[in-house]
Amino acid sequence: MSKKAIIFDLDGVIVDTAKYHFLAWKELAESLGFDFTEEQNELLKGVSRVRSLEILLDIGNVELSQAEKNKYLNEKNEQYLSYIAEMDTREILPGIPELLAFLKAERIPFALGSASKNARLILENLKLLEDFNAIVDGNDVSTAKPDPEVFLIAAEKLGKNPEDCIVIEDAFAGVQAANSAGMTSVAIGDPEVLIGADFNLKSTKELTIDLARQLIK
Ligand code: B16
Ligand code: MG
Repeated sequence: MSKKAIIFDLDGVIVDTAKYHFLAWKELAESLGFDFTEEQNELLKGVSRVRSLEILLDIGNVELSQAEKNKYLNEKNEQYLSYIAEMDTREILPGIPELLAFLKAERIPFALGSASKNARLILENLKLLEDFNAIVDGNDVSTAKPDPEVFLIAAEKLGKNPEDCIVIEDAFAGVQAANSAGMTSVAIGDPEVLIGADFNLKSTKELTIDLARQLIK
């Protein structure tokens, strides 16, 4: 068993759920009388559901009671769940199946560290639920990224020291969380947004076996 371990973010690393979150938030914004753009959706990546609603309401300059917020949070999630119910293995991002197969063959443990409360359901739809050695999601943490809690719990569940963990993330808050946890951070996306990462990759296609070998050395 390798000394090192990998912790994967879910949305934007294993699968592109951002488009479904976007559609569901956009429908909510429109029902509240304002527009919500794809550019603004970038602000919600890696952010918890509750915080996402706060950001959305700020954009629309809308104030709501707690009861109304709860109602809209439920409605948004129901809408999002209806989209992800259709999801299957074809939506796993490029390079990920090969990387996971390599990690399994080499007995390098890997965990999920996601802000999503729907993570298990998504992994099940992608037929990946059984592959992960540990799963830590939005139901297991009390503080959201950029707090390192989600990744520290994942390291503990894997029985690894934080410095032996490599985090793969697509959100700035996630890169910050990995760095605060004392882990190696690999960012997927725009390097001008994902500043401070140890490695910057443009897409999951660049998560090659060669890179994995280098990371776990
Ligand atoms: P849910 P990650 C995050 O997942 C998403 O990036 C973020 O956009 C979303 O608001 C959050 O999960 C909560 O998701 O509403 O399903 O609980 O990137 O940390 O895997
Ligand atoms: Mg993400």
